[in-house]
Amino acid sequence: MTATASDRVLSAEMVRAAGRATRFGLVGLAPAQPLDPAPLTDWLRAGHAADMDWMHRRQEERLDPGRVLAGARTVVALAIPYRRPATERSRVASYARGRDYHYAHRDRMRALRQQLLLLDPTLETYACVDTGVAMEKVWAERAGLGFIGKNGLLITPEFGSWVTLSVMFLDRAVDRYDAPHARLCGDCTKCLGACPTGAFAAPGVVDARRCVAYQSIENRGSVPEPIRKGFVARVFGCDVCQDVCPFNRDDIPVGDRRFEPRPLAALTPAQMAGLTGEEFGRLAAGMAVVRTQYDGLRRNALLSIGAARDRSARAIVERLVHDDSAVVSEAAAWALGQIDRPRTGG
Ligand code: B12
Ligand code: SF4
Ligand code: SF4
Repeated sequence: MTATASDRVLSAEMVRAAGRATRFGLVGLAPAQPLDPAPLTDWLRAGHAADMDWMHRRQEERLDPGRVLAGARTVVALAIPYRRPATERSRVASYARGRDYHYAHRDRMRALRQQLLLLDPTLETYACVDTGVAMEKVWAERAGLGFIGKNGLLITPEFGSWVTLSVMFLDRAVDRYDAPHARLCGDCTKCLGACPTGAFAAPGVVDARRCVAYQSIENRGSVPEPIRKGFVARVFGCDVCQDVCPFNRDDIPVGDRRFEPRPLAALTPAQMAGLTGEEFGRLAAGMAVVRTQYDGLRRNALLSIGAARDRSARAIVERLVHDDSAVVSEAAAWALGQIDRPRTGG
């Protein structure tokens, strides 16, 4: 039998060194074997994906790297740390306060691919971050970067869960793979009890319909009433199940400068609700906040005002009751009702 290019084996140490040289905080290597379909199919069947229809598409590819990249042999799991100081106050989740992390991963993966092509010019790769077809946390755990906690997130020894992830499939084996990381939650259940909206269907299993992150980022329509209380101190995303986690220690280094808050992240809910479309476009450019769009951010800000019953924001709330956007005017009417609701218990 003649050896083909994909029979060539890369040095794990050199792939790892290329990952570090291209500024990934963590790099791990796992064999590209098909994944057990049950956790994904059970999650989808239970309706936990809410209306993220894209999670239902391309399931076979999501579960088998070989379906995305012919001859896939290795998964390179990559992480970029982004911890923000505990003293930083913002209504935007930590990962989204600065430059959109997707750009950081894409830029660095492009550079990594170039470095790997120097090792083997005929190498084929498939790179993916977030909405691409890869189960990033599962690969990161298999590649030894950390473990999936009961909060459903990848927790690393170095940076806690304050990392974003991406993966690159290679059609080459490496000479040594990393061992999967053991799960270390033990008896702890802090995150499960702390979730403001009871979004954990089971340990490690998030029902997006009840998750403030889903409702504030992905849902374009009206937010169900029972979830609105979860917007009290949040406008975009939610960090509660990470803030309470003992693995997110205070001495974890703060992420690099590109994740420092931009002016939008420092605004109050009332200021966010009052933005013009032009201001939103300018302030949100290059941030992950763009995903929720102009009306989504204003809707979220109004829900935050309503959940906090913030009377000082009454003027902007009254104005937005008459907004052209149905989703905004409905949220404003609800917020007004909350502000005016008689207070009980003195
Ligand atoms: C869909 C999605 C969401 C959905 C659903 C969340 C979820 N947990 O699935 C919503 C919109 C709610 C969401 C929210 C957030 N997300 Co999100 N999301 C994704 C996405 C696109 C797919 C995840 C997925 O496949 N879900 C489907 C289910 C079946 O998969 P799973 O949760 O991975 O389940 C596996 C394990 O949990 C495990 N498992 C199953 N049962 C059990 C039981 C136990 C006890 C354990 C330990 C494990 C376990 O097996 C399952 C499958 O094999 C990934 C990017 C990607 N491509 O992977 C980002 C991703 C997971 N999100 C991310 C982030 C940052 C967030 C938020 C923190 C954002 C925020 N601050 O608001 C929140 C956190 C919410 C939470 N606690 O999970 C990061 C997580 C980084 C990390 N350290 O893990 C990712 C990896 C994006 C990225 N590229 O960095 N997200
Ligand atoms: S992100 Fe917030 S709402 Fe979603 S599971 Fe975690 S604590 Fe609950
Ligand atoms: S808070 Fe506790 S149970 Fe939840 S992820 Fe962290 S260690 Fe695990």
